Amino acid sequence: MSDIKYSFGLWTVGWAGRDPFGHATRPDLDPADSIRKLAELGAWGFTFHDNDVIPFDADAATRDAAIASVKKAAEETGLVCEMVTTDTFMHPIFKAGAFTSNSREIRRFGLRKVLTNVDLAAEMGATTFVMWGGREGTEYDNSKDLITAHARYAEGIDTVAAYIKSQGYDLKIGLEPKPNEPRGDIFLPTIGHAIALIDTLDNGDIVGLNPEVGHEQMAGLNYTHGIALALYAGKLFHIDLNGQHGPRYDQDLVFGHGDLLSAFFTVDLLENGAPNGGPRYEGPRHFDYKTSRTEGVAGVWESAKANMETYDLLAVKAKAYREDPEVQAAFETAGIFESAQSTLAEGETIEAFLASEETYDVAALSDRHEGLVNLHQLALKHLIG
Ligand code: ASC
Ligand code: MN
Ligand code: MN
Ligand code: MN
Repeated sequence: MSDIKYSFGLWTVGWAGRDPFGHATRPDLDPADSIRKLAELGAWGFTFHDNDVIPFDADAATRDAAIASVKKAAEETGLVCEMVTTDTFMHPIFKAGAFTSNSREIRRFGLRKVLTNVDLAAEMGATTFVMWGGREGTEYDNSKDLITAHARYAEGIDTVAAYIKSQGYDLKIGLEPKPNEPRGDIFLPTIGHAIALIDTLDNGDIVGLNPEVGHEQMAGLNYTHGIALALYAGKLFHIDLNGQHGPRYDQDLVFGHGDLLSAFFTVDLLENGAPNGGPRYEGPRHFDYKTSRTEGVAGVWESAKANMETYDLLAVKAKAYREDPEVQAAFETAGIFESAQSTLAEGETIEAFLASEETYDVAALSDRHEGLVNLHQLALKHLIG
């Protein structure tokens, strides 16, 4: 294994295979055992929802024992708890939303659950607090006042951010977009939607994104483009890596087991940065996948390993691709380095620009070819060659 910092959600390896059409195909795993096994496989960190570890109805003693068990496994193995998230989707109370429920009481209940979990995240030493609002949405467009619902969502997120600041916690919030499933339409369906809402917050400086590969691809979108926008906006706080075959149900496949070319360019951006530099993602390479329910317990650990192995392989190939002089020459031919020059010169005013006698050879510029197929074939050769 490389020295890349890989982490896993305890719910990923812990998924027993229950889906809307079938019973569990594997036994439930003990979270502490999963931490030990992940450490053995070479992972660096782990993450969890409160209810992956603590039953929803737990009394204080049960809660303390559950947390102690996970802490003990973390201390013994050195695995880092880097992120904690709240389950505001499983229990029937959240069936019509937590922060965006029409019921004020349910919203207050949900807020209390999330804030309690912020304390736990800080206690566990996590630096990211993810919020995936799986039930924040509708099946029917008249079931909520859609503007008010967004206001309540923003209020909820802002309150959590304000609480983090007031407690002095070293925590940032990562919102996780998803277009649908379990709701017909989920609010904040894409990276772009989430960035727009963050812009309206009072405490948006500590609110960013936790984009998941499959969630963007479910919306027919390009994950690598999405994380590039989030990096540009200074909002890529965390990532959920997995695999997906285009717009269909959320597959949560092993990373690279969906759109492999897209995974290659994602790894290239994460590991090598953009060709002209710019903000880099410094956080853990976090997997949010599910072991296919066709697999037994052995398959759980094979698939966990496969995520890291695939990422490692792609990282090596992406490095060779970037260092290939032919690729660099093809970047030059494509104009990728020229794209780093600002369109207006430094200090050039719009008036001076408009007044300049500059002419353009439209015919010649129209006949400019960037050699993009050649460049892409070079990438493909590095990937599968
Ligand atoms: C999360 C997250 C998801 C969902 C899903 C729950 O916290 O990142 O994608 O919950 O894994 O099954
Ligand atoms: Mn998913
Ligand atoms: Mn996720
Ligand atoms: Mn998920």
